[in-house]
Amino acid sequence: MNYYKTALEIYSRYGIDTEKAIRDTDEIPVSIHCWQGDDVYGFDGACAASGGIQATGNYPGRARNFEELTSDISFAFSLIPGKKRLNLHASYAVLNGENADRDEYRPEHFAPWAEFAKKEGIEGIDFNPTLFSHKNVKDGLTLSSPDEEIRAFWVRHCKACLKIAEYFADETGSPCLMNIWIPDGFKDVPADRLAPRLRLKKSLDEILAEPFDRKKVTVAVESKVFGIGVESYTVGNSEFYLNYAALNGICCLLDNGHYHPTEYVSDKIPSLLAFYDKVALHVTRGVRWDSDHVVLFEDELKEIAKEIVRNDAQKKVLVATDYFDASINRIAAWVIGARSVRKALLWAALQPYEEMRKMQDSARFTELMALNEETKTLPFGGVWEEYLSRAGVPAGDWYEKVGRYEKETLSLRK
Ligand code: RNT
Ligand code: ZN
Repeated sequence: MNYYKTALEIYSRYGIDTEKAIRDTDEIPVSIHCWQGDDVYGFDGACAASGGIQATGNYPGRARNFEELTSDISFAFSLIPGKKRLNLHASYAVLNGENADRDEYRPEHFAPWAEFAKKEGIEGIDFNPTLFSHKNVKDGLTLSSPDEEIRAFWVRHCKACLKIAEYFADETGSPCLMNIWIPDGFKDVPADRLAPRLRLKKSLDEILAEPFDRKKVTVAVESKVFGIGVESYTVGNSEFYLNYAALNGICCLLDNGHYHPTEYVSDKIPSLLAFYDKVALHVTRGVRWDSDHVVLFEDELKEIAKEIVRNDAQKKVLVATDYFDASINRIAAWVIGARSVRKALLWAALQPYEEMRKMQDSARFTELMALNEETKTLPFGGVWEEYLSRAGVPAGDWYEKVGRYEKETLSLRK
């Protein structure tokens, strides 16, 4: 039995070209977050994440340093198909004992990462200033702090990160997305909702006043609805950043764990595409709250992928993963999540959009519903397996390799 040949034949009855779908899907870059490997500890203070985010679980084998983390990333990447980028946080600076605080970070502290990316053939590096898990998060605030020294420290940190982002772009020859997320907010009803936002606005203005090459660095701001311990008020909410980004020529980052549970990022993507050249994404799976569960091949992920593919926005939507599950094998978590994203992109490339659009525009909604349902049982697995084999990564039996790596490598980390 040739499963792929059968699938190709059946899809072609719907006017869908599986060969083109495989080719196009492989080319879409997915930026994979480094922080799944160590529960967002980082190297510079090596402490559990704070600021409303939390990795839960205590599975053995957490990477504790550059060597362990890069070894894990390299292994995980060998099981993930398609074009990959690496998404780094500033807290992963390789300081080699130097006593530099985050506002003093320089490109050389990240040179080992640039070398690693080049050696691994990774397309590019994306970067995130780290404004959490640090002593200068004062009363839960960073860029919106009323304490001028604190606010200035974090502005300096973000400016330092712009230089590092530019360095990554130079080293890899690929533009770097620098995404700013801050944990700032209040647990309970604030007395003033405006002043912290005006301070955040001023901080962002100061950061963007730093000269940098906008062709090399794309700056994004990531909004959030609430975090653990900061349930009542978030300084950087969606309205704040949408307006700030639009007025200042930067980009918004939508994390699908950062909205009310009945809001969908898939629906927000086309709204932003109507106004912005670029839209950045953090793909996660919010269960009850922004709990950062491993991304799975579920309906909303497919819907997100459809908005990218059918709007021909493969170069406009910058896709990254963002979750941290410490309760299962962390490498498997990476592999499952990143493969799910790629799987959804392939699935999205195998839909009869032209026909569906015509149905929508001529109000043939019954037919549209019927066709949409039919596509759900097409032999997708045949195309997915073929894609994996062409991409040179194992199909269903990849977990065996992870099990071996766990036994031979992870279990020695005591
Ligand atoms: C937190 C944001 C943010 C972080 C990473 C570690 O709610 O999603 O993107 O997950 O920066
Ligand atoms: Zn995020």
